[in-house]
Amino acid sequence: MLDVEKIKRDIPLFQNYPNLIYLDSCATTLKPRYVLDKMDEYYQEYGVNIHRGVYELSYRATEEYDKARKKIAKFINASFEEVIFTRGTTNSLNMIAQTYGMANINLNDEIITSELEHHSSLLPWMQVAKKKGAILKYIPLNDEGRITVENFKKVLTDKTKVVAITYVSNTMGYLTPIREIIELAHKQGAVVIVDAAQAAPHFKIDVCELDCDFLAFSAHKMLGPTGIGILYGKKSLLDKMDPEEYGGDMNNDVFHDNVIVKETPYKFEAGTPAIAEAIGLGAAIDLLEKIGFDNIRQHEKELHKYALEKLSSVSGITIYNKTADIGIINFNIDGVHPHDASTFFDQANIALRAGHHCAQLVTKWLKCNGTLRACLYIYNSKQDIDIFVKTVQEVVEFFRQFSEV
Ligand code: C6P
Repeated sequence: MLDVEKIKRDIPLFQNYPNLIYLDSCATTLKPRYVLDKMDEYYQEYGVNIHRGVYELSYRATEEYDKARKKIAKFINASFEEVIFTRGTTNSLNMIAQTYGMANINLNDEIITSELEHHSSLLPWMQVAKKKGAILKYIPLNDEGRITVENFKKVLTDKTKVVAITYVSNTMGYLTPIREIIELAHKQGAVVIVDAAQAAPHFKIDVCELDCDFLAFSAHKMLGPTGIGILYGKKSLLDKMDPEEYGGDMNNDVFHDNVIVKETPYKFEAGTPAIAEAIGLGAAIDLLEKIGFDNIRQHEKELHKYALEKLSSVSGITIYNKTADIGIINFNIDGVHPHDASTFFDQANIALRAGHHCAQLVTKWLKCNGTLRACLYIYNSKQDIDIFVKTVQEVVEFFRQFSEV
């Protein structure tokens, strides 16, 4: 197990809320002091704009910004030109739909997605399909609610142009068999866009090994700051794509009636970027690599197993994803609205999410109004789980009184 006490000591929010049991890391992770310090260092020591100034401070800012991009490229095994800074996963996925999608999808083309998608992966393609007269197809989920290769084959045809798919479901914690799906999609000439928002915090991603065409994730779900994320794209595709936005720092020459844009990644980054945040993401990656993804996975697995074992002794709850691959427990207290239950958890200093988790097709598939979601990460301990399970039991008992009246 990881040294949770040490990890917590290095997170300032825990100093202010020492009793907090934070089970909402899929929404956003808490930020270590190291990440905050690196961002502060930028503002206090060299906080000027990049790529513009011909003076020492600007060179330093540019160098640190570039260093962050290099680090991220190495982290996912991409090249420097293939890593685009965006505002986050949602922004990355919309950008691909609006640029690649609007340029390449035509009438009656097919776009494959799934009911497990977060709205940020699904809705941009729904809009492209509507505007272009394309057909949105859903991979049927199996009985457990998983995406399988067999079911993917049922919807894949020679008309498939795009597959927009999650790597890890933010509600069910299932891992998609992404490698096989990409291989099959490529045989039909389709491109695959991977939503890796819930993958990047938990395990190493290798875009070359996956052979995905585009992939997106957010810094704030992996110990980094809000307001920044990554869009990875294969250089051969990015080279052919037009920018979504035009403005400063993305062009080489401007004429009265034309503009010559820079090469990727710069042509996709119009305007002053989130410099401190890019540096913060670089620092978060340093930390994750120092802790080690094998250790992170091992820690989460042990906690997850422990939590499921303890919860199995509580009657009056439904867990929808007992076989989840990532430490996400998606559940309900029978007969209790998740929002009512979450107020109770809040009073016990437990932060977890209640509702549809921005993935409404999943809650519809589960045939419920919403669920409670407890997400485990590196700063959670067995002690957290003990308090969480005790509170679950208390919520069950509290609401049982009313159902018995
Ligand atoms: N899921 C959750 O509580 P942004 O907000 O752009 O950083 O990430 C969007 C997003 C895209 N895909 C997946 C799989 C996600 O889980 C998320 C964000 C949060 O589950 C907030 S809704």
